[in-house]
Amino acid sequence: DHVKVTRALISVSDKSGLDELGRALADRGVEILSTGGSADALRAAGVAVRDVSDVTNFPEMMDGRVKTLHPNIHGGLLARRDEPRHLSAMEAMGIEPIDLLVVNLYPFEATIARGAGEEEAIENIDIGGPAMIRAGAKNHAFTTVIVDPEDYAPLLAELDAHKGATTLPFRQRQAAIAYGRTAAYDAAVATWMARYEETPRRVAAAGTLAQPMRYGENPHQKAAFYIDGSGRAGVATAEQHQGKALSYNNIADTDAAMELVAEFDDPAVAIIKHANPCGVATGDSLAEAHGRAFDCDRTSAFGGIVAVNRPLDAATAEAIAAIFTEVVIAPGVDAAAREVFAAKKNLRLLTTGSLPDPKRDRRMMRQVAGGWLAQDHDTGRIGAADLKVVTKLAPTEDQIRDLLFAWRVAKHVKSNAIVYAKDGATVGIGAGQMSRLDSSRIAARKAQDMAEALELTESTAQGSVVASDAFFPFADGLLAAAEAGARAVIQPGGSMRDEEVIAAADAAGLAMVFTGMRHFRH
Ligand code: 93A
Repeated sequence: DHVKVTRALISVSDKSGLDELGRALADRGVEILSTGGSADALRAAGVAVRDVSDVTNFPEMMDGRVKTLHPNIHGGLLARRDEPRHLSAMEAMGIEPIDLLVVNLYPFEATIARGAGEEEAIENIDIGGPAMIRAGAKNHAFTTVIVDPEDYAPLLAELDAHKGATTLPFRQRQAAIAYGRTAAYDAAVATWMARYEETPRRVAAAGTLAQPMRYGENPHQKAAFYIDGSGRAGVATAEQHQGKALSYNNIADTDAAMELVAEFDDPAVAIIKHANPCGVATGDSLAEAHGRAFDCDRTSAFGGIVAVNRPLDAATAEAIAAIFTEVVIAPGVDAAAREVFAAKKNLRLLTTGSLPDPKRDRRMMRQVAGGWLAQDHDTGRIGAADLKVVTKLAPTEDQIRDLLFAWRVAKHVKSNAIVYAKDGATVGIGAGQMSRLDSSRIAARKAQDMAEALELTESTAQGSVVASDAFFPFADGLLAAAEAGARAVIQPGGSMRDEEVIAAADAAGLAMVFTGMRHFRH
């Protein structure tokens, strides 16, 4: 299963490591074929190359759209060396075998990530590269395919270990990497093109390995992190300034944190534990917002993940660093804040450059055994004008502001979600319970616990508002909220028992509004 490498085709957009590779192959007596820019770079490095146009007897044309798409190239990549008919076809047509293919593709993902226009994005869809990669990888019984500069050194080691040949296991492994790359590449193109599609009917999913991990959700599970090439601001594209690599759970929670704070225009802070917020607040400054988010549930905030929607300043950094925090993610960080965090070696600090746009549509995917579920991202948003007052009592303007705040937080809390809020800060969050009544009670309990910890005379939920991510099927959950001290309620409405629930709200002296929209999150 050893195949000696005598002829290589090199066609790369990312030219890092190209000179060394070219020289190393030339030193080992390999003949090198190459496309325009790659050939120029290799020659400049003193490596002798043959132009692909010399092999195809066609010039590279149409702005490079057609350079390697030719039987002399694809025949050389696809021919079986143990099949007489393939060998005689090569002989008859003057096709020379290509044993090694080194290709990396036009940078489509990077092009759309920096927000390039339509035309530039289209020009960066590589056609000839993936065609060659797929051809060579199909024929991995004979052809070695390399798609990543990181594999140049292992390739040379392989050649040196086997007298200038590659082994089948090496080629198999590289073929798997090759198809993984073309799949991810086409998925990125498909996702970009899918913006023309109104429904998630055609979704392609594949990613590029960004980070292999020591373990997944639990230590006995292997895991890895992939990026989808969309360039969305967030944990996948963030820059990490300090601390060890993020774990599987860290990444999931950091994502939830960033997506949540991006919902708010005012300075906002979210503290996340196990994918749910244990405190969210807005404020005149980030530092103030952080203090108020922390005061929602100081116990749970320990070891949390903090996201903010403004560049971090020293005062906010001090406030965050005073509490054991695993990860901080922000659109930016100033020098003074960097210095504060530098003293906390274990804290991971990430910056995203900008905030993700909560209104920008995208497809969300979730795996089930044997398949995938795809849906639009929940971009649903409610404004004051969308609210329908259903009780005798109407909410005050301040209450409306808090109702909309609580509603926006509830969208990011696992169902059944109940969120108590006051003055732009959560004061009690009940998440992920199988009964809405239990979520209501837990959120109230949290508010009561905080009041006791702060030695207040009454629950922090006293005089609050409450949001429910879906309708109250019975009056009991609503009454539990009233008992806890909520004075106004926001919920979708639409229950068979709406009448009963509204009557209970009226009897309890609550103001209640319906959104007509639900925010389940499972
Ligand atoms: O425009 S293409 O899709 N048409 C082709 O026939 C073709 N062949 C190779 N792009 C093509 N390539 C790509 O050109 C390779 O995948 C590589 O990314 C790039 C290298 O071009 P150059 O050597 O001129 O820098």
